Amino acid sequence: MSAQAPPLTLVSHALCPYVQRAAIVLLEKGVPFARRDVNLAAKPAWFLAVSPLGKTPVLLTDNTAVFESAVICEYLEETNGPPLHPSQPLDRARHRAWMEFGSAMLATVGGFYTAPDAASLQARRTELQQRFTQLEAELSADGPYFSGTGFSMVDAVFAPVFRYLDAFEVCGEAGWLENLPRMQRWRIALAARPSVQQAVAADYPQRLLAFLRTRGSELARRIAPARV
Ligand SMILES: N[C@@H](CCC(=O)N[C@@H](CS)C(=O)NCC(=O)O)C(=O)O
Repeated sequence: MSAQAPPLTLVSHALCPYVQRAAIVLLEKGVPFARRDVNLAAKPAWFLAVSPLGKTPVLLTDNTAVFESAVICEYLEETNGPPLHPSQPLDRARHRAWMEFGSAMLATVGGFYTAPDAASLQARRTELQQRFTQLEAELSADGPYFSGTGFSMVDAVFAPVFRYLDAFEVCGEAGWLENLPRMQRWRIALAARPSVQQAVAADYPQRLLAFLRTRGSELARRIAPARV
């Protein structure tokens, strides 16, 4: 590694929502890092050597490969300011619990865009909307973020979730946050956050749409060909 190279490398995939949360935390903390994209459809040997589960993200430090996005984020929290977790243990536990909730939501998001037929698409949509309603009840009244005016690590987890909504709306699946004003405000604030914007490449929306279109799913069949 040259003298100018950043000490940290985030092993990434262009569309991975778990990579995004690690990138957002790095950017929020102003930690210099390089990105190295990997083709998850043909995982190279160097990647399998640093990623025991064969998944992105992995954070390469001088001498260790840290895998699992939540673990990467916690490591960054312990080693770099400013803090993105609350100072009180119980508040911190609550934030971590809702981060886990965000990971579970990503599984449902995947179930939505791979749903094989209209009935299962609708079932996953109903499930996601229930989750959004649960979140609405948890959000701070002050906003715009999860806990109020300050950006927290839990916010980094939900920014990629909202990005999927942008793509689903282009596919004709709209109206996700109707009657959920805190969620709407949260989504807008996250989309405007520089760290969130910089966590993906400029062509992310087109790439995500192209990815969704090749799932062979009910959603894929609904995407107008002209949009990709
Ligand atoms: N629990 C993991 C999930 C990471 C994950 O599922 N990454 C996906 C890409 S978004 C992946 O690498 N999939 C490749 C595979 O499972 O073979 C984390 O939080 O880091």
